[in-house]
Amino acid sequence: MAKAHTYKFCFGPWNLSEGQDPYGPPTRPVQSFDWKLDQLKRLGFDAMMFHDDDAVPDIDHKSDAQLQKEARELHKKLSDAGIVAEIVAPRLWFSPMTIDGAYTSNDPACRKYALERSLRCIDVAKVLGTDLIVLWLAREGTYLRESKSGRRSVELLVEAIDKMLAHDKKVRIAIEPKPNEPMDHAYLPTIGHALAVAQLTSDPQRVGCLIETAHAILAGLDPADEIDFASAFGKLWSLHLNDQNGLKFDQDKPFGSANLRGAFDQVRALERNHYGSRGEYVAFDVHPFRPTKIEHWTAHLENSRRTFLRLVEKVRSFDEAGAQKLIRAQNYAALDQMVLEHLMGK
Ligand code: XUL
Ligand code: MN
Repeated sequence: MAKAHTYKFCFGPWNLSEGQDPYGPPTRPVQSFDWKLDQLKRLGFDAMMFHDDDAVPDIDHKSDAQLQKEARELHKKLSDAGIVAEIVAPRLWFSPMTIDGAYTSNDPACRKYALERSLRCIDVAKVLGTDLIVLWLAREGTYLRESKSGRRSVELLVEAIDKMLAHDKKVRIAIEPKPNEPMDHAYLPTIGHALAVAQLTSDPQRVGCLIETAHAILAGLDPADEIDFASAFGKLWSLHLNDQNGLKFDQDKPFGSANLRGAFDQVRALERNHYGSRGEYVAFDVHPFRPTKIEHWTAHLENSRRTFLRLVEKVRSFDEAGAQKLIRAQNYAALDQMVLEHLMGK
């Protein structure tokens, strides 16, 4: 099995959310960014992930000079706290200009906005000291099939990514696929789609992906297979571990909370691909349960990391030789039970 290395952990300010959902308001008081950074530091996490407007609030109404100033101030705050910025992601789903998509909007003025916003996101990332931009293509899809052309949308996505690659020769783009929500159908629903589009860009070496457990499950796939697939291309550059109970709204449950065996298989795939040994971070895109009290506000993050680390031990102590013997004999009933006994502990 993989040579043991130490994992580095990350989360975003949105993972200390206040409990709002489409049907109800916050259930905990809104907290400042500084409070969230203090929690991250107190918990001993290594890095924070950002949307462009987590880093520079109200970014659309700020001048370039103001953007540079605020990003520099944030970079200093993070450095003083000993925290790294892992990625920056343009929030391309909130503005009135992205109602019907961003890069694939049917309105050219909206497409122009999306691109300019993405280039400014790259400028923010540069100041924060990261070369990695995450694209969760939230509204790049359709509410109804006849409203857009899938072929044209692929061309528009490639065009937008090419402009981002040209804006900064060092930047890398990690596409975070998700098959639905908020759209009916998204154009890049899986890692296979993301990596295929990467090949159409002007510099495929700089376009990779981010896998989120819940998104893979929503696509009806096993996240462990997605991890192996992306890793076979050397393209797994970031990771959002969480969990998801079947085909419903995106749940962002604590890692391992719905399917412990599935979580074990994901950690096993990460270990065999040496994920993290090239500087990649393990990020938890998890949310507190809505009734969570203030004093338990960070528990979902601590629990996800604890489960992850316990599963690393389980992977490293798994009887691989015994498993291989059963695989050779095609005794899958025994292999199945061996995995369960190992997870339950003797
Ligand atoms: C949405 C999602 C986002 C991205 C970052 O489902 O996972 O939080 O991870 O934009
Ligand atoms: Mn995510």
